[in-house]
Amino acid sequence: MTSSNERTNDTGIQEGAGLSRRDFLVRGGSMLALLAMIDSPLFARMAGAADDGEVIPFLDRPPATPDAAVKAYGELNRLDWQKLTQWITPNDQFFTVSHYNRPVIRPEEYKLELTGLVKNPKTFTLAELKRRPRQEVVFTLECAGNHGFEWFTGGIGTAKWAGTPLAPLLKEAGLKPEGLEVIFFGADAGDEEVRSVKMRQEFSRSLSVPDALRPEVLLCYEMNGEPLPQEHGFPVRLIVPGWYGVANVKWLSRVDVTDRRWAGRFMTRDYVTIREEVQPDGRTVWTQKVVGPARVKSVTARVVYRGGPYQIEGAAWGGLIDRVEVRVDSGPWVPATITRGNEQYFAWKLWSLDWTDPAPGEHTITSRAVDRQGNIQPAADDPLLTKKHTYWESNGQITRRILLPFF
Ligand SMILES: Nc1nc2c(c(=O)[nH]1)N[C@H]1C(S)=C(S)[C@@H](COP(=O)(O)O)O[C@H]1N2
Ligand SMILES: [Mo]
Repeated sequence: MTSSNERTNDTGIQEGAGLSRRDFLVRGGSMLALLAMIDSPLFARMAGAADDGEVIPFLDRPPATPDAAVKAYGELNRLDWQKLTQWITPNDQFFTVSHYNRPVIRPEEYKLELTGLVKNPKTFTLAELKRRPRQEVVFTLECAGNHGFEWFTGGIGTAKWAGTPLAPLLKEAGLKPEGLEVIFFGADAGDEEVRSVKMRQEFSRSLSVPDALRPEVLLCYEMNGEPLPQEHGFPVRLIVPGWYGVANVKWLSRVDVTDRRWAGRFMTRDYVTIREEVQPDGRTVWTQKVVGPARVKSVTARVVYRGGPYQIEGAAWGGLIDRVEVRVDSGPWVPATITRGNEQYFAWKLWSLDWTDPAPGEHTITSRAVDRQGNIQPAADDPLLTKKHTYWESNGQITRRILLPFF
């Protein structure tokens, strides 16, 4: 996403099938009017039929993506939370974010260079990478900008990624002891200007040597059992399980070991979280930190009616999740049940909670995830968020609004 900290100038007008709050206030003034509306074909269209029940639509549907954002990042293909029924996101529904061009690379021409502070610099073909040991990981990849804007709420998906682990390849090449960072370059590039120097620069991100050597980091060539789709980095991308999307460099062309810190755009200008932080002695300091590992987060995805109680369903991710709690209106936090993915460290957990005999009318639903270290997903008014001045890492609690019908 872009480099400034502006927020959307939200008009409050809802897009798509959902009706806005104002529609309800205007049209739902009397019980009769509301009943008439619920009976209408419009309401039938709003209440999307689920595979196994009826989804009650939220009032807070995200607005359409501004054209400028589609132009800047490509067809973003967002996750529609109300359709979240599968633990794995199909490839054709997986969101994409690309900051430069989307290179088309012929597999037989593909080369991955390993350069810099290694005893034996090397070039790998795709076939050579595929002959190496294969490893899989189910990992939820979320753009660090997700929920940073009203219109950007579906920049997340979960896939089974397969490839070969990076660490053995680095070790075989003979990492030199002075190596401090590993820089990953994509084949996509753009024109950048820094301190009036104009240059052509590939997409790039770096990891510290210890982070790059973590056993789960993959040179990935497969997504959900298919060759990596072109827009997701064909033929090879980096997969860094547990990190925000930006670390997962697509169209990977070069891996360079260096003794200096890399200061490219996506390390030092974009994907930098700026906060005012209160120190233990009470002083406030401004911090600028590179976006890295994912933070604890959850979302209420949908409310389903299957006869009997309503079910509130959602997902939680960002570290090892201990539990998810849900609050309706200003009631108590009630623990939800994890229904899927609990055994997987890097994948989201799906959760569900029965909502028995709620009153018809409007309600709010808020969820919060807690990780095994006791980190709680922060409330929207937590200083961690209110004193955060760039939109990345927006992991605050999300409140959904819903109107339950009178039947
Ligand atoms: N080469 C390259 N890799 C990239 C990017 C990019 O623009 N170029 N975007 C990053 C960002 S910001 C995100 S959120 C993820 C998105 O991955 P996806 O498009 O496969 O969902 O890719 C990351 N890897
Ligand atoms: Mo991103």
